[in-house]
Amino acid sequence: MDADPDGRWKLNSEQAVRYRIHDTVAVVLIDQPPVNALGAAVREGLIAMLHRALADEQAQAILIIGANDRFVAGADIREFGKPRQGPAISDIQKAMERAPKPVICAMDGHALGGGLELALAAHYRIATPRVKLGLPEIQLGLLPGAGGTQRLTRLIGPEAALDLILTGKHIAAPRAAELGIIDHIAEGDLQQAAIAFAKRCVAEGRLGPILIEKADRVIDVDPRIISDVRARNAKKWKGTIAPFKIVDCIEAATRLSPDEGLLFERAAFEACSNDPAHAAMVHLFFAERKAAKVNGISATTRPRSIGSAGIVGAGTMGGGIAMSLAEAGLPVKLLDNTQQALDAGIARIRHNYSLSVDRGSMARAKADAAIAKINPVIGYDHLADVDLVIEAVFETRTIKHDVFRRIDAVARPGAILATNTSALDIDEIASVTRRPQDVIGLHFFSPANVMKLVEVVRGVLASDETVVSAMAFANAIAKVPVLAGNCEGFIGNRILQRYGTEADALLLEGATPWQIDIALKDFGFPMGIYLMRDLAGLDVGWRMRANRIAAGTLDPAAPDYVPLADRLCTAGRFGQKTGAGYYTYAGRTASPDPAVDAMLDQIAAEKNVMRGPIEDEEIVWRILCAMVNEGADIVSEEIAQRASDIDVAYAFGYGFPKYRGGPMFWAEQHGLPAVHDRIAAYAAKYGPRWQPSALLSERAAAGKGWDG
Ligand code: 3H9
Repeated sequence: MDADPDGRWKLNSEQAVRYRIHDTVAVVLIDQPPVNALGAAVREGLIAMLHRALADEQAQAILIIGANDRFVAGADIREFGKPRQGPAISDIQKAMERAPKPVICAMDGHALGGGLELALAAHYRIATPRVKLGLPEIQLGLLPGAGGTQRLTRLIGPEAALDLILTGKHIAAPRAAELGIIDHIAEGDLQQAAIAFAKRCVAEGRLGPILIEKADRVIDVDPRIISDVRARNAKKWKGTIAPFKIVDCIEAATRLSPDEGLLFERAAFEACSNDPAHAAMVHLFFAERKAAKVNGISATTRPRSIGSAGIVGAGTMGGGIAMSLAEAGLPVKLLDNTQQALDAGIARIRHNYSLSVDRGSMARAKADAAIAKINPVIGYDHLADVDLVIEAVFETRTIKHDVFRRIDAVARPGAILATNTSALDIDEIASVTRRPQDVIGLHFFSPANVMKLVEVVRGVLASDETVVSAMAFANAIAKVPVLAGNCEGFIGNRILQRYGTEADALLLEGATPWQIDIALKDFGFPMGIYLMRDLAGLDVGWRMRANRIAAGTLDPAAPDYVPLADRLCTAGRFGQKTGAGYYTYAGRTASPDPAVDAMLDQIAAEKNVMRGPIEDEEIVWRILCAMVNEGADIVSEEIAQRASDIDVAYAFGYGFPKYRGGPMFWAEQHGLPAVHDRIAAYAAKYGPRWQPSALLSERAAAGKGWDG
């Protein structure tokens, strides 16, 4: 067999790793699309070709290089959790380190995880200027388990190793050379440069250092380097054991022999592999990539090229979106009606960048380059030549419609017209233009320059090309796109609305905002729903509910309706900005307020509800089940393409802890039948809002997961 069902992954080790003699150098080429991951076929091929090169009298040096302009993206993540087949990466590394001929790894594209660890067992590493190196295992709930914690610490010292491995960041060639990870940066053809390098090694009789035996960077290490990192981060590292184990391993490199250190790392890696956080994070890795794919659209539909953009509205949202685009290198015209609004918008952008630079999270040069990409303009004519226009004005139907008519009047044919609406009907917006096929929702999340999620909202008339272009565009600006259908709240806010109702019901029954927020925080959310509402401000929702009540679409007399937020607003408590909302505030510090509890007692009395103690476990289950049930409806109504898209939306836009994999994954982990039974029991107790989703009932009865 040559390929997997997708037709891409070669299973034949002779094809996955090829051998050729070039002058006096054995070139071992890893060719396993798409990313040259170190799956069984590659590992087998590498061992075989290394032995061949060692036995080959013509080969005086060995060069390991990747095909398709990339080195190796790490272990094959699809093999995790399955019994290992073929040799381990450590077997290959031993063969490399012990080789009596110089072994050189030549890296282009990415050298990540097990890929970089493989290279750390070579005698020399050379790379192109564009290579990106890193040990990102932490993002999968793991640690580098092929000697990375030991070899890297011995090469660059514990402080730099902690930084690289705990952040999982990718570093560029100059930084890698500065740290000593790369011995030589090759301009021009990598293979030629690597062969020349290998021949020089042979001519000079250099065999090169074996990193695992290096000791100078790991003796006399100040123990505070390790203890400070532990103390500073212990709280932040909730939910996953990987960061703790990484620190343990790096410490082990400073006190154990090479063999003991490698054994220590192996045990720590095994522990991480068995941590539920690992399975959750691997789920999200694949879910994120799946979310970028649009079902039912031919692969021949190509995205339009987007080389420039205009943003209408220089408010907080418009400014945040402009920052995202500018940071991705796109020239942006930021439009507003008055010079005053533009000046305020640009000042806000400058202020945000200054904060990032002061905090050390962005280099001044990068911030300056982004600001230089943003061109403030007045007048819609300025939008005539851009490829994409994103509207980010007030959430008022008439205003948005007016803005779209104006954009339609000036935008060039083929431009994509996007709305950042979180609440309005995309089809209605599209219908005010003469080109509904080019109109799409691009729902960014606040702060838009930080939050990764973008809901791409597809109206009924949007063309396939527009959808594909919007998804590709979101990817290109380093966001995580999730395709959503057009309904109230789309995916994320619709679920938020549903579980918000449940949280309010819990308040009525006897919980307090504080208790619910702490329970959600303990579950892993960065903040609970009431703190979040207070932060966002309660007045906007109040006005929207008042409109809906006036329009007859919301019944304040319904037994489920809890008018706490309305009463807080009536009392002038609009949240953090007024010093009081669900909580009272001293600056940004929230405290529970007995007055709010008294309001709840009053509402409960009016509704004849007896308030009583509620367990934290009940809070978490009710809120999670509300998310899951609504999520299942969203999938069956085809508002989301698949259950895992909901996990991606919640993990990247709503603070759902990544180490729990998202609400739909959480449900699968508990078993869909168990979740279904809980929901059915809630339905019996609390009534129709808990009607189990038909999809959930069907999948639970079939004893299957969401994907069948
Ligand atoms: C590790 O190494 C453990 C070791 O320490 C210890 C072992 C003992 N495996 O992201 P893309 C697939 S842990 C399998 O869209 P890009 C991906 O699913 C690993 N598959 O491309 C997708 O498939 P599809 C540490 C992988 O150009 C396709 O490749 N390494 C792997 O935007 C294209 O991916 C990492 O965590 C893999 N390792 O970005 C690196 N990687 O088309 C993970 C990718 O069917 N990978 N795929 O959806 C990445 O960060 C990015 O893929 C990369 C390319 C930056 C390389």
